[in-house]
Amino acid sequence: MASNDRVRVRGLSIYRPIIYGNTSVVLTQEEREALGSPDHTHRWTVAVRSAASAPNSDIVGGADDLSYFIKRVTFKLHDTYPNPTRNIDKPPFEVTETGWGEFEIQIRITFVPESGEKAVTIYHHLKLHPWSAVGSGEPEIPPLEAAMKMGPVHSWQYDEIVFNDPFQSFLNILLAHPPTPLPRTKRRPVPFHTANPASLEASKGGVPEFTQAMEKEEAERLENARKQVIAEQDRWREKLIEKEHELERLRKQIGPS
Ligand code: SLL
Repeated sequence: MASNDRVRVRGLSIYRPIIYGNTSVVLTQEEREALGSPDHTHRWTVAVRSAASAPNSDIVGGADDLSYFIKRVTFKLHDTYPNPTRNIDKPPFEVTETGWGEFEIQIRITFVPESGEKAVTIYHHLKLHPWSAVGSGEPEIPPLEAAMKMGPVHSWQYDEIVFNDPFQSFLNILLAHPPTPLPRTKRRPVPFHTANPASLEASKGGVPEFTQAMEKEEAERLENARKQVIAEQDRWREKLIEKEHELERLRKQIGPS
């Protein structure tokens, strides 16, 4: 190891895109009978993967092997599962299970020792039931028959793991493994997210894929929301001034108290 390997490269930030989340399918009657847990209705996979998908792959993300910077992913399942803490020490960093209920999964990502980085913990709400139109009353759970026809449920979150002032040796490792870039534009359905309810339709019809366009669109949605908030503030400020004037007029009408 060169003597400067444990030197931090100050002022430099480097990131790696990841996705985390789950895919879930309804079990057929035969699958349920074969299981020995007749109350289990779904098979699901929770995973941490590269954001880019491999060409023609039927999984979300996962084009790149992330083990050059991730040493272990620990998935902490609901206590109703045997050995709920699942350590995954090699790719794919995922757990496949069957079950009947949704719950919060704690995901702890431990980095390779060369990184000198602390582990990070993220949370994912396991999603089994199909997304329904958001904002139109109570979200409803369709009957299993209907859900089965709707196909697999995908619930994935894009994120970027940022390393600030990385050690030179770790930086070398990262630079030797550039992430596969996301496709610029949509080739497949988009991953649905509640932050963008309008994407529900665009998420239907196959295995979704993250794109660069999604980031641009999110930036635009944020910018539009910012403009809307400013316009609302201006409107309410004017209203307040108007009411203060009215109050003053009325006070004058009453005369000195
Ligand atoms: C619920 N709060 O009530 C959640 C808990 C737990 C789901 C969901 C495993 C079952 C097993 C399973 O599906 N647990 O292996 O017995 O909806």
